[in-house]
Amino acid sequence: MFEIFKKNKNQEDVKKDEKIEETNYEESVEDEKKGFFGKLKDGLEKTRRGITSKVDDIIKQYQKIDEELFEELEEVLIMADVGFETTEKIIENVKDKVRERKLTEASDVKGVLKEELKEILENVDGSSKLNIEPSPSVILVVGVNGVGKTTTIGKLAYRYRNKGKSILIAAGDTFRAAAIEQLNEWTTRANVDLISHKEGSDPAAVIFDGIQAAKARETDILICDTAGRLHNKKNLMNELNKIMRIVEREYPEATKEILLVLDATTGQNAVMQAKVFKEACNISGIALTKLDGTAKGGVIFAVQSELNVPVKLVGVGEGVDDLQEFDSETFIDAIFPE
Ligand SMILES: Nc1nc2c(ncn2[C@@H]2O[C@H](COP(=O)(O)OP(=O)(O)OP(=O)(O)O)[C@@H](O)[C@H]2O)c(=O)[nH]1
Ligand SMILES: [Mg+2]
Repeated sequence: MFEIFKKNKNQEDVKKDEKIEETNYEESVEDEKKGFFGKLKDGLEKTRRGITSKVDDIIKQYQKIDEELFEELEEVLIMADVGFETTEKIIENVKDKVRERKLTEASDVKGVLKEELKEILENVDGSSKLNIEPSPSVILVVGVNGVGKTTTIGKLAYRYRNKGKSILIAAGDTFRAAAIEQLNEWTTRANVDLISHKEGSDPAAVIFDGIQAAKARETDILICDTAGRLHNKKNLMNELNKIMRIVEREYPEATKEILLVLDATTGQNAVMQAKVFKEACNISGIALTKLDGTAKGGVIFAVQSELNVPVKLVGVGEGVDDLQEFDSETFIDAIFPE
């Protein structure tokens, strides 16, 4: 009897312990989420001040919704780098909703605006997840100079390496020796291998070697850096085309991601860059970097609305953990906290 009782009791204890562990686990996931959200929220502080705080101020000045209120909201969005075209679209849709719902109080507008901005971020063809499944996969990282390509590659390598993926990096930016050296530092930090040639060599040849090595080692993810600075735009695009042809020919079985890196601090210029790259290559995702400390974060709405390419990653700092997977709901909540 006693034995059975004891056993039962033990089982109960086990269950209790399991419950405690479960709670701890949930708490730690919750903590991680908070840390993740906190970092995003901190990073977006200036953008938030540029949009939400100004919207709040305007709404306070009006009691009833009228045309002037919309004009002021429009100005706020344009100032926050949302872009003219996208701002017009947003304001039109907000007006429609206000009419449909017969809203009259100025304070109701904020919720509708938040809804509309969220819709812009969601209304994009394609998933916001990186195309890396099934393996093998190859991520080609493109963008003009200085936007954060190499840093993003380092952060990605570190993240996926920690998730147990095997990673190989190809130093396709052969334009200057410092680029290879910089990548080398990141790969040391992330503890992954680097395939590189010497400065000035053919980038397509580096990518070719990267692919052969990835195949031989059965690497999960091959990440390729590319140069952002070439003598002119035509050269840059020709080189990217050549690299893409090599990838198509040598690695047809690989899942492909062509990731365009854009620097949020450049505002509307980032939209222009995206348009040029979209014409030259089949961009499948965008990494928007340097959102921390810029008030120009509103550019994300222009990028999503005018390019129709999903933002997949956001950079909120220079550290290895400062790259986040993009999630529209979290992003909007970070700009429009309750
Ligand atoms: N604050 C901040 N800085 C960033 C972020 N991403 C990159 N940077 C910084 O931006 C600078 C340029 O980054 P790189 O990764 O070298 O840019 P790149 O596109 O590889 O540049 P090139 O190789 O010259 O074409 C570095 O000082 C990075 O630390 C970010 O999300 N936040
Ligand atoms: Mg670089």
